[in-house]
Amino acid sequence: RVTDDSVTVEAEVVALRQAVLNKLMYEVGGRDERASPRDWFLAATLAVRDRIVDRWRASNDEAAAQGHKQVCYLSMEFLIGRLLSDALGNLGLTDTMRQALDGLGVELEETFAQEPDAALGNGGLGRLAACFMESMASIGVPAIGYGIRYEHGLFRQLIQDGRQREVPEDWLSLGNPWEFERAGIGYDIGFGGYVTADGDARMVWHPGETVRAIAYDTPVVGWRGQWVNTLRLWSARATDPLHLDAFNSGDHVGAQANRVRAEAISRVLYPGDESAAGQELRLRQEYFFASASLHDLIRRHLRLHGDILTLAEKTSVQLNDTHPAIGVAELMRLLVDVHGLDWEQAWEISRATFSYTNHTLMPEALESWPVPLMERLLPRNMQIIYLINARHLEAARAHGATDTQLSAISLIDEQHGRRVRMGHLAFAGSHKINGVSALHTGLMKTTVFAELDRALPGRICNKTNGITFRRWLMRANPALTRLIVDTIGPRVLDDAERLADLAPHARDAAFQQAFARQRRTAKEHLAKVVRERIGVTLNPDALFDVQIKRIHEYKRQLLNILHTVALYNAMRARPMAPWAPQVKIFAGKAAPSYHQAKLIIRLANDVSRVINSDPTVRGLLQVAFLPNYNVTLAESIIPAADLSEQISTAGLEASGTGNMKFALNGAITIGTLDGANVEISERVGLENIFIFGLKAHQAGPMRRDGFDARAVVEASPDLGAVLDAISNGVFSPEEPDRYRGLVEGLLAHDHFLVTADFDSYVAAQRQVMGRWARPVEWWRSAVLNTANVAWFSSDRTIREYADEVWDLPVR
Ligand code: DL6
Repeated sequence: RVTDDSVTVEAEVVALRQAVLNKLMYEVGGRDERASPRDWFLAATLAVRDRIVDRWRASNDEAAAQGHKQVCYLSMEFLIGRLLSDALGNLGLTDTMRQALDGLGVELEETFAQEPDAALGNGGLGRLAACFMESMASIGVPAIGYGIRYEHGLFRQLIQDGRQREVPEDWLSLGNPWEFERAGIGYDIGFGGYVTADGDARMVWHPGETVRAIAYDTPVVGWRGQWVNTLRLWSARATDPLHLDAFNSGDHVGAQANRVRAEAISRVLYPGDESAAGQELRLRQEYFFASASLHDLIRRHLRLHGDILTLAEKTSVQLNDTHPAIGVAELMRLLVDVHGLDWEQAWEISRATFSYTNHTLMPEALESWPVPLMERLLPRNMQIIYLINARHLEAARAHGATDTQLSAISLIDEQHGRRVRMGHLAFAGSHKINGVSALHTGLMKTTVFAELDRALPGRICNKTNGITFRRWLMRANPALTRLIVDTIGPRVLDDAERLADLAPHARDAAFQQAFARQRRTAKEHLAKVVRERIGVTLNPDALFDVQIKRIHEYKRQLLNILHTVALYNAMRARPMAPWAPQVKIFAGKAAPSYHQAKLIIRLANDVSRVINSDPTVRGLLQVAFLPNYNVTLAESIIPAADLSEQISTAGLEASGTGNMKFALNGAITIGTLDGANVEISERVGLENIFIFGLKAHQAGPMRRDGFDARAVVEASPDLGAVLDAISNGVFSPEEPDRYRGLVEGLLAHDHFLVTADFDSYVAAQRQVMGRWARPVEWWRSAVLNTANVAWFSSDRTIREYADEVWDLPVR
C-alpha cells in the first residue's frame, strides 16, 4: 500500500512538473534554462489554474442543475493578497508542487514571493470579503463576489525621513495569470443625461454617457478543492474610445479624452475624494460596479430560471457596507423600468434580495452623497430614492412617528446641505442588516440606527466576523499547524472546533516547550524580514509586542507610542533593573489625506530612531515601524507575535479581525473591551487576555461631554513626563516643535481618550511583563488562546449568514 501511494505521489509530481514546463514553453514563452523566477511563477500558476478550472466548471454546473440559490457578495474591496500558496494548500498540492519545482532547480518559496500582493482594499472590510469568499468556497455555498478590477490597488507605502510617502501600486503590470477576461460579458453603464415619461407613464432614462463594464473572473478554490466560486471584477472601458476626427486633425490627446474619463473608473482604489472631482469619481465607481453586478445577476437568473419574479428565491445580494448601496435604487430601476414590474412587487423582491452589513458607526465614515450630485449623475436613481423615501416616511408617519423621528429615519439628511444617506438607503432596502460583533450590533441599535430600528423592527442582527484558518493558521504558520496536527490529529484541518482538544495540553511542559520553540523560529524569520527591510536587528528572545493595522486615531497607535516612551524613560532611569527585553513592532498605512495619522507614523519612526540608537537601552528595548503593511507582511508578523495590541477606544472598533488572527496563532491580547475583543475574552477567559481601560458605556458619554485631559495628565507624572518629552522635541531634535501641536491637541480635545486610558494601559502592560517572566503561565495562556478561538473561523460566520440572512441550506 505504501508502495502504491508513493508511486501515485511520484506520478503526480511528474505530471505537475510536465504541466509547469508546458506552460512555461507554450504560454509564458520561455525556455527552462533561461526562465526567470517570475516566469516560473507564471508557469506554476497557470498549471495550478488548469487544475482548478474543471472543478470550477463542475461547481457551476452543479449549482445550475440543482437550482441552488446563489450569494452575490458586492464589495468595493477584496483584499485577497497572494493566491498561489492558498490555492495549492486548498488543493492539497503544496508538497507536490514543491517536489515538481525542486526537480527543475526552482524553489517553491521563491516562486511564491514573485506574486504581487493584490491589495484591492484598505483594511478589515476588504480582508473580510476575501476570507468570506474562501469560506463560501470551502463550505460549498455557491457564490460570486462582485467588485472592481482596480488597475492600481492600495498605494505602496514608503517611509522616507520617518514620513509616509505614497507611490502607486502596480499589481497588474506584469499580467495576472489568475484571471480570465470575459470579453463577452459586458454591460453599458449609463451616467448623467435626463429622464422622460413615455406614453404609459413608464420612465425612460437617456444617459448622457455610457461606460462599458467588462468582467474579469478569478476562480476561488475552497478547502480540499471540493467547490470553486468566482470573483468577478469589473473593468471600465470607453464605449467610444477614440474621436477619430480629432485624432486625425492633430489633437492626439484630446481625441482620447473619453477613454481616459471612462477608464478612470477602474484606475485606482479610493481616488482622493477631497476634491469635487474625486468625490464624483468615487460615486461613479460605486454605481458602475453595483449596476454591472445587478445586470449580470439578473441575466444569470433569467438564463437559469426564466422568471424575474423568483429572483429573491434564487439570489441573495449582500451589500458589504454602503459602497454598493446605490444598488437598492438600481435594482428598483431595473425591475420597474426595464422588466416592467409594478412598484410594490419590485420593492418586495428587492428587499427580499438585499441584505446589508454595517462596518462602522463613526459618523465621518457613514457615506452620504450630495443630492445635486446624485441628480446630475444618476437622475433616474435619484427619482427612485425620493419615491422610496416618500413611502418609507409615509409608513412611519402612519405608525405615529414624530417629526423628529421622521427626520432621523429619512433617506435624505436635510441638516448638512441635503445629502442622501447611503446607510439609510441600504437599511430601508434590505430584509436583514447586520453588525460585525455583538457590541457593535448593540450599538447600532442604540445609536446610528436607533430610529430606523424602531420604524423597521426585527431587521438588525449580529454576525460576528471571522477569519479563514486555512490562510491565517495553516498557510501563515505551517510549523504551528504541524505541531497541532501531531498533537491532536489531522481532523482539526477539516473541523476547527477540534482545536479545543489542545486545551488539556496547555499545562503539559513538553507541549509548552514545543509551542515556544515554534514561536522562536517564527520570530527569527520575522527578525530576518525586519533586517532586510529596515536594517534593524531584532532580538528574538525579546517579547514581541505588535500593533499592525490601519493607522487611525481611534485605533490608538498613539497610546502604544506613549507607553513605549514611558518604558524608555523608566529603563533609562533604572538601567540596572531586571528588565525583560521588549520589541515594539508597528506597521500600517494612513489614508493619504489623513494628516494626524501621518503625524503619528512620523512620531513612531522618530521614537524608534532615538530608542534604537540609545546605548542605555540596547538589548532592552527596540522599536520597529515596518513599511508597506499588507496581507503578505501580516502573514510573516502574526506567527511571530507574543502580544497583540487591540487597544481602540471602546465603542469605536466595529469588530477587528487581526485580533482573531493573533489569538489563533497563540499571541495574547492586550486590549480594551471593544469590538470582537469582548467575545474573544469570553472565549479565551479573562485570565488569558489583558483587558484594560474604559468600557464603551463609559467612553461614549466621555467623548460626547468632554473631559479634563489636563487634570488627568497632572495626576499621572509618568504621562506628564512622556508628553513633555515629545512636546519638547526629545524625539525630533532637528525640529523641536514638530509634535507640540499634537500634544496640545491631546490636552485640549482628547477625543479618543488616550490620556484617560493611559494609566490603565500601563498597568496592563506591567501585568504582561509579570506573566512573561513566568513562562509556564505565559505559554499556558498562549496555548489556551489557540485552543479556544475556533468559533472565530469565517466558516462559522458564513454558516450563520447562510442560515439567518440568506436562507440558504449549507450542504
Ligand atoms: O468588519 C470588518 C472590519 C472590522 O473588523 C473593523 O473593526 C472595521 O473598522 C472595518 N471597517 C472598515 C471601514 N468601514 N467602513 N466604511 O474597514 O470593518
